[in-house]
Amino acid sequence: MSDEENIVDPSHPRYESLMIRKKVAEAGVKGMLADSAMIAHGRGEAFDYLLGEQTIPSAREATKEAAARLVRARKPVLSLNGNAIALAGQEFLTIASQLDCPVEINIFYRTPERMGALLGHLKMLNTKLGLDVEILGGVPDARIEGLEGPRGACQSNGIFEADTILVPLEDGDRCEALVAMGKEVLVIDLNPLSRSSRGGTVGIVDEVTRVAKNLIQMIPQKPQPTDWNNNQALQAALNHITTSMSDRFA
Ligand code: PTJ
Repeated sequence: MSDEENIVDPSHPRYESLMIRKKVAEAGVKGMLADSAMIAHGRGEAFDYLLGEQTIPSAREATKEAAARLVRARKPVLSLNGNAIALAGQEFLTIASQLDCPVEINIFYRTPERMGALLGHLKMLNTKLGLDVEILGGVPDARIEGLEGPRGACQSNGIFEADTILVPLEDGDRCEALVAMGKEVLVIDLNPLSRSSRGGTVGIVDEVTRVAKNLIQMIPQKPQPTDWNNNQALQAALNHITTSMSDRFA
């Protein structure tokens, strides 16, 4: 049992948040994460705190819209970075199996050591879950157009040819580049103001593990895509933050 499990009592009001933080810390020790992964996570935590650490109604609608577009897609792919795999690798493999699509490890800070650790972790989870999800990213043979350096590397039978991509915690440049390639980009990001949230086709302002669990429930229901207004949904998330903040001092 780790220090956190010993020290943090399950009755602690922020127990779940602390246990999610623990998952990130453990993945860091295993060499799966970028050096800045904790900083990115902390930024997410701050927004989640403001959202009340819950799935707000506009985020549930956005998740349903993403589920609908993934179900409709001709060639969907789940693009996974270090934080997403650390926090919800198991859930994303389950979603890929529901959709019968691959996952692709696509990381911003690409090193052979990290790729090896992330591939090994997903393969272990695939076996543990009794799944046979195709795990791409290890042998890139194509590039995301307009992105220089290792962060543009991708696989032709994955991200490059996909029509619809789910991107948790994506960076703004890559999100824009994928949209410019004509893809539907479904973003998971707790920051409603980020370039990814604003630039994607559908921005889900919610914590990645909650979104993954909600998608697992929604995908079998085969929801229908709508005429999605992304700006309106992001505005609803911002309104939720400002209203709930002012209510606290009322
Ligand atoms: O694994 P790599 O190399 O691809 O690197 C991944 C990180 C996350 C380090 C890299 O993409 C990065 O630096 O990200 P940013 O630019 O800091 O953006 C991270 C975004 O994700 C921020 O807008 C956070 O609010 C958001 N975020 C952080 N944790 C979560 C989250 N959104 C949803 N769920 C979270 N748990």
